[in-house]
Parts: sequence; structure tokens; C-alpha cells
Amino acid sequence: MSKIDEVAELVEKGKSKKIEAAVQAALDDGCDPVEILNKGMIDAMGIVGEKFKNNEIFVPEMLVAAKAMKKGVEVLKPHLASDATGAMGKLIIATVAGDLHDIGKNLVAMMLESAGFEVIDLGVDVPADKIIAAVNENPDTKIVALSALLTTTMPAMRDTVSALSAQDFRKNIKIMVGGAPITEAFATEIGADGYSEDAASAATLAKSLVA
Ligand code: B1M
Repeated sequence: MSKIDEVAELVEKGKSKKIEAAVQAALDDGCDPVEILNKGMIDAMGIVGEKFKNNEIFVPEMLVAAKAMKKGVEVLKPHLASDATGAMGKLIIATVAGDLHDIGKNLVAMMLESAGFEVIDLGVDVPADKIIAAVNENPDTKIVALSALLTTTMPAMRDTVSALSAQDFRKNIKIMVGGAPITEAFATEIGADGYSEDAASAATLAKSLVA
């Protein structure tokens, strides 16, 4: 079994205690950090999601897989993120109200930091008024980035964009959105300024929004 397959198996099985050593072993073996992330972790979470959908596993198993992935990402982080200068300006990121998924958001935050943004991460299940308060506290914010992983929280994303758009500061900020159920068409429909499919393209998008 390849080192990356070993990482994938540990994520899938939620083996948090063994994941850090396995990721380190893959790095030591010369594996590309991006490949470890994509093939060893994100693909493994996709399998976890499929198994959940097919009732082969349940929420606790998804939770332990998520915990293992988070631990693995910590080992990868220094190899993925660079140039964390904050020079591109302030960006506020959050997972929208009702949604507890944060692995994708955390990866996006990491890539944005790496692209030179000063990232203020408000966490998960964040109501619109908390995001509005954060922008008011940080009037030099350039971008608000919103993540949603559930079809049932897409309306919360819509409401959040509406609430932000009703504020005087809207003309000074850009809003970007993403997450598995989100599409370019939905982003346009709800009045966001940009949509990106994954963490790497989120960084490219954010840079273009402030250019
Ligand atoms: Co949940 N869950 N979950 N879950 N979970 C999904 C999303 C699901 C697809 C599984 C399935 O059924 N196949 C399904 C949603 C179905 C739907 O809405 N259509 C689902 C469900 C149903 C649920 C619950 C309702 C289950 C229940 O309780 N019955 C429940 C909801 C809880 C809530 O939020 N209120 C729930 C709970 C959980 C856990 C808490 C157990 C756990 C999350 C732990 C955590 O995040 N800390 C969990 C997990 C782990 C998953 C899966 C298995 C993995 C998610 C993940 O981390 N993927 C997921 C299945 C799947 O994704 N295939 C599933 C890896 C991550 C890197 O990808 O988050 O997509 P992702 O992020 C990507 C892109 O989407 C994008 O870039 C990222 C990196 O490239 N992206 C952005 C994300 N945000 C972005 C923002 C941007 C740009 C790009 O700009 C701002």
C-alpha cells in the first residue's frame, strides 16, 4: 500500500492517533503535500460521505474521520501555506448559520492566508448579524467569504448575503461563496461577487476580487 493510501485509510477509519505519523511518513517519502491532501484526505472524506449516504456508517463515524483529517492537515499545513503576510488585506470567513462543517472552510482559510490575506475566521454556524458586527469592527475588511456544505443551509447563505448587502459597507467589500452544494449560478442569483469550487481557486478568486 502506498503512503498516500495509508493516509486515506486512516482518515476513512478515523484513526486520529496514527494519522500524524502517517502524513509525516508520506512527506518524508517525498510525496507531494497537495497530493497527500487531495488523494489521501479529500478523496477519503468523499468515500466517508458516500458510505454515510448509503447508511453504511453514521454521524459518529463521520465525526471521527473529520477529526483525523483535521489532525492530518495540521501536519501538512506548513508545507501548503506560505507567504502569510496579511499584505492583501483583511478577509472575514465563516460557515453560515445552521452548518457545522468546517474542514473545507479551514482549507480555504489556509490557502487565503497563504495568498497573503489576513484571515479572521468566525467559525461555524455563524449568523449574519455576527458577520456584520465583525465587518463593523474591522472597517478595512476587503472580502467576506462564506462556506456552506448542506443544501439545507443554502438559504442561510442567501440570507447572509442579503443582510450584508443591506449594509452601508457593502460597496467597500466583496462577497465570495463556496462549498459542495454551491454553484456559480447560485452565487450569482444570491448576489455574491464570486464563487470558487475549491480552496486553491478560492485564493485565486480572492486575489482577483481585490485587484
Ligand atoms: Co456532514 N454531510 N452532515 N458531517 N458531511 C455531508 C456534507 C454530506 C454530503 C454527506 C452525504 O450525505 N453524502 C451531507 C449533505 C447532504 C446535502 O446537504 N445534500 C451531510 C449531512 C446530511 C450531514 C448531517 C445533516 C448528518 C446528520 O446529522 N444526519 C449533519 C449536519 C450537521 C450540521 O452542519 N448542522 C452532518 C454532520 C457532519 C459532521 C459534524 C459529523 C462532520 C463535519 C465535521 C467538521 O466539518 N468539523 C461531517 C462530515 C465530515 C461530512 C463529509 C463526510 C465530509 C465533509 C468534508 O469535510 N469534506 C460530507 C461528505 C462529502 O463532502 N463528500 C458530509 C472534505 C472537505 C475538504 O471538502 O467541505 O466540500 P468540502 O470543501 C471543499 C469545497 O467544497 C470548497 O473547498 C473545499 C476544499 O477544496 N469549499 C469552498 C468549501 N467552502 C468553500 C468556501 C469558498 C470556496 C470553496 O469560498 C468562500
